[in-house]
Amino acid sequence: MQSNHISLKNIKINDPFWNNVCELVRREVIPYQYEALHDRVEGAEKSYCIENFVKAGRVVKALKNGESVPVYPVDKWQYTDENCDENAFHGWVFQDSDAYKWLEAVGYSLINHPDAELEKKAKEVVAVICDAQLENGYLDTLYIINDRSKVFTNLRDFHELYCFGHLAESAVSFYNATGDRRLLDAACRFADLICDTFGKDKKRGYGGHEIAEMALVRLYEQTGEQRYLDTAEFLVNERGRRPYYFDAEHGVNSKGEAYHYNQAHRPVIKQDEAVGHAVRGVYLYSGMADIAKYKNDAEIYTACKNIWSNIVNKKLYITGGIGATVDGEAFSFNYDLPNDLAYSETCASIGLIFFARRMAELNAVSDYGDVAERALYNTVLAGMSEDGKRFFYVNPLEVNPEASHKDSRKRHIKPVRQKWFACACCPPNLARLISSVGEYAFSENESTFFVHQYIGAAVQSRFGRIDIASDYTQSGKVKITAKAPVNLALRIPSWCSDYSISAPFTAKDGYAYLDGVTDVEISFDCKPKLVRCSNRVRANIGKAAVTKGAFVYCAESVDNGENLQMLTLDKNTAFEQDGEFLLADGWREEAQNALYSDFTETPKTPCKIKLHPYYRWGNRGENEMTVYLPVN
Ligand code: FUB
Ligand code: ZN
Repeated sequence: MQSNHISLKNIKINDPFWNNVCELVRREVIPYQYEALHDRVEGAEKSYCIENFVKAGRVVKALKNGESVPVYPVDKWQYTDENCDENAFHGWVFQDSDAYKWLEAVGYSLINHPDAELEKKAKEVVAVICDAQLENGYLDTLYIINDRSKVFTNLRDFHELYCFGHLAESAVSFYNATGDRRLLDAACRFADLICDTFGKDKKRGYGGHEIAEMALVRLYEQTGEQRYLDTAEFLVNERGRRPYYFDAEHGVNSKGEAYHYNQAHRPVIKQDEAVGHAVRGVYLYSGMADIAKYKNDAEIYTACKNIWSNIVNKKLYITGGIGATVDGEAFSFNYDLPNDLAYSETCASIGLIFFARRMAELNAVSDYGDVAERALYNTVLAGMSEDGKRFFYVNPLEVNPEASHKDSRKRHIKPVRQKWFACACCPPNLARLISSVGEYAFSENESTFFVHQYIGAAVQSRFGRIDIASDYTQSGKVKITAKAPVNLALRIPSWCSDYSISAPFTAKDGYAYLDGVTDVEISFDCKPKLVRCSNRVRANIGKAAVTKGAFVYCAESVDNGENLQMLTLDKNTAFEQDGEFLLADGWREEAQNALYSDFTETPKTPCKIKLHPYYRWGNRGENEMTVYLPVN
């Protein structure tokens, strides 16, 4: 059954768990990132983001005045003090997107919590951005500063359509929050240029990093402008068609071999496996789901379902992480889910949540909400520190700090969160997702109100006000109260085999459907349990992970001593809750100093294994961590 998510304006989050997370983003993450974008965080990697917009603004002004403007090369992914002129563009080619993601998060945050000071700062950033737009609507500081004559000549690598996508998403959020049209008008002017440039009888290109597809749909939803939707459909369908656009663009004849990375190896309707760069992938699949919805395209919808099934059955970490390999920040082959080499980028799990929401709105099947929940409560939340000032880009399931420092194959695995990144895609992405988390929880259609995530909130639905009082993350209890009788569809989480709902219901596709109710009490039994992974995944043979409700747990050496690999879980363990920790029964093996010896059972002593929610790991200094433990 199709449904539409509910606008953030109609959702007031009130939840013992999410209030704290959203406040952390509002009070710490957003202000901190504002400083980072302005290069004012001591000891952090430089962003250059706002500096680039200021430089581009000067170029635009000079061009308007008929002054001559220097040209610099556009020939690499990252521009540093060492490799380019000080007046040229600096940072990664997609640096602009960080400001857009920050503004998008600010828009949501202002909807949730008006803040005149923050709005003022954001409006100043908007003014700097708008000043950097060329008269024809083009807006990408790399090309504006370095070489206007080269725009749209390297769609494969240089992210202009990607930056446009983030501009459009931020513009919609910022307009809805403030009523200030400047950024929305700028996004529409750039969108118009893109619609004029790309299409069947025009340039038959598409972006190497997807997002413009879903962003154009977003602009269409906001403005009703049909050609935004049509151009999104073009970008989706043109991808991977022959002759390969990227071949022509780069004067090669690759036969598409290299384009798995960009999901451009074959037309999207012929794709059934998630391949290539994981963030790009899930952004494309989200755009495909949008087209399936608005263009009623059955072939694209089938491709979405096949790709979804491949991800969740063969390429998904228990933490909701995707993109197992650092090699191309990419999906690996089926069942290749190493713990200690995992990439599992924060952005990739965020994109997976985008995809899941769209699929759940196309058809309410609980799988989508289940996976979104795993990603949200584990990988995404792990992406930021408890003080909101440090971030993970990569989210491994096993860490040995010594290996991170000494083994170059594991250099991407950071044992503690970082202040900022030269390539800082994840922190502002996390801020925009968390600030809009309510939009991922509920949806509605003419007959039914859907609860996909049990986040406490007061929701102004088409059926009147609905209150969700949720203690889901602690006791698993939720109470829903509606002002007038309403039909409800409630996701039954796949981790829960024992639940009660206080009113009669029928179950379908993992949702409980209730007719005409005003008060419902739901109780999900969320006792901790051991979970095993398919034995097709080589890394987890003989091991188990511990979960409790939505949360995955892990062991850290700060609680359990070094050499976590010497711990074994008792398969019959009872669990004891100890504050935020779980205590499980197990054993610790005696360390064997001889590298080789005749086989005998290794002596081991019983111990309590202390487990911490995965999303909270790494907040107490460098330390070993593992999600999976041997089980006996
Ligand atoms: O290319 C833009 C962003 O940078 C990607 O989404 C991330 O994976 C990082 O590579
Ligand atoms: Zn990222």
